[in-house]
Amino acid sequence: MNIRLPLLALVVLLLTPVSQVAARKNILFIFADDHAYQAVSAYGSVLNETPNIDRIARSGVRFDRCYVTNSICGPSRACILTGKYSHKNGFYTNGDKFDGAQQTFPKLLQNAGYQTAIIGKWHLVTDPTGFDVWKVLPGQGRYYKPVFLTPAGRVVQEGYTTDVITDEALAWLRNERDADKPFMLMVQHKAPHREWQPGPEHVADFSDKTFPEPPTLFDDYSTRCPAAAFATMRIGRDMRPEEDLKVFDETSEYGRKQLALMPPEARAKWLAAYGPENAAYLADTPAGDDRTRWNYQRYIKDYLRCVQSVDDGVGRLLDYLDEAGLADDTLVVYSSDQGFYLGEHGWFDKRWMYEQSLRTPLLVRGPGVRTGAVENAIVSNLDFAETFLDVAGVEAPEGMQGRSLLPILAGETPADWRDTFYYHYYEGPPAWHDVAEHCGVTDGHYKLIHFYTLDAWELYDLQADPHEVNNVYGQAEYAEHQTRLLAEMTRLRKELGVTSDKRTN
Ligand code: SGN
Ligand code: CA
Repeated sequence: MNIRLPLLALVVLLLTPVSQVAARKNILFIFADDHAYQAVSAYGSVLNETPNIDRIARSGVRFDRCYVTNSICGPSRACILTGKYSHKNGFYTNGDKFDGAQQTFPKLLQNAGYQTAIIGKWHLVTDPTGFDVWKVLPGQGRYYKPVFLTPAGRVVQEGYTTDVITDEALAWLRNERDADKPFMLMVQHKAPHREWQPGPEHVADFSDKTFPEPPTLFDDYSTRCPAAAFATMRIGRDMRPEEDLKVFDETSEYGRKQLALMPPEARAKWLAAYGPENAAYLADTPAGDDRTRWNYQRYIKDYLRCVQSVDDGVGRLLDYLDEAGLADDTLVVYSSDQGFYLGEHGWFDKRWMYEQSLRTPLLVRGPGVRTGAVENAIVSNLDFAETFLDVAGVEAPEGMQGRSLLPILAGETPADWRDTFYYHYYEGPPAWHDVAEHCGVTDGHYKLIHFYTLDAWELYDLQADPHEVNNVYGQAEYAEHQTRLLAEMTRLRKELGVTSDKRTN
């Protein structure tokens, strides 16, 4: 054996700049499902306080224009893993199955010596690939007594899913990971997704409060193309009393089933919290606008109760990083698979290119990241993969369509950073909530949307009309912006390789 080889390796190691040796940062990705930026106090929520999520904002960067490529669960997750739009990663709607053979950032990190783990919601149907450890909810998962899928089979755990996911993540961090290797951990909550079942700690929160109604709760959809009025996501009309509003008790079959999943203490708290209000609702069920108002109050409280447990979990994870001395070496990202309607336009759910569902919360802190900054550059879930690769010092492969956020996080936005963004939603009716397929482009000030199956267009001036209730498509004074955005849409589609309005697989 040539003894000079190990010697040579030692010399190379000694000559390697410290920055490269120290470049092995950890990544903690905390991901909620359907968490609206309107329900994060760091984003100026008028509804709730999220003190722990706010800790990330205070010691990091808050992104005010993080746009998703396709505002729905599975497609968003596929985009994050691959750094590609739906038409490139093949996952267009929640009915698809993820092709786990394709390149993803977890696989690249794993190859580079990272330990990779995912705990919580997955929603991509096929088994996770690229993870050393995975423990995921089947499909949407449930709020109590969660079932998890693991390489060794199904396990059922007692408790409230949001808390269980945090417990599992902490157990892995504390006891199971190899402390000699960097980690990339994805902690992915079900909450605050429908059916908005609160945890025992928060089921009575906000009981005495009446929340302000959003200004467009009674939107009449005039000026819009027929898509908005056609959709079935209205708080007043489309919420189901038992599943969505929790108007149930032990006498209903649905109620019995849900209550049976809860530990006894949680069940008792639940019945005490909802009992009197439910009895009053059943005795005198509100109708018309009163029903919308009642549903809104019940909805927003349950939604925020679910958010509070997510926030608690964030706090426990951040505390662990502090205790373990890992905070300085760990990039912490908080985000959601998309934004969500909290009564704006009279809606719940997401899917649209309108602001509340196009924009997702994104808060990032960690090494090399500015503190307490608010960022307006247009970024996207498309950028996450390349950001994580960059953190690990791994080169992004050809074909990824985003860009690393590290320069922006450091306060140096590249001069050629994108100033427009392309969006494309494919899950058209008949499907959950019946939102027509559409694509569009925005520069953050104007937004052009094409509902191509309806042959209809909308144009918004977000500065003059932040609630997006005034479609100005076709109006003479907006002709210049309309033409400009249309040309930009054509350009972006070409650049991104969009060859069809419809799916191509
Ligand atoms: C479920 C929900 C829908 C929701 C989809 C997609 N219904 O089907 O309201 O739009 O998920 O959500 S429920 O009765 O099952 O709660 S996503 O976040 O997974 O994309
Ligand atoms: Ca979602």
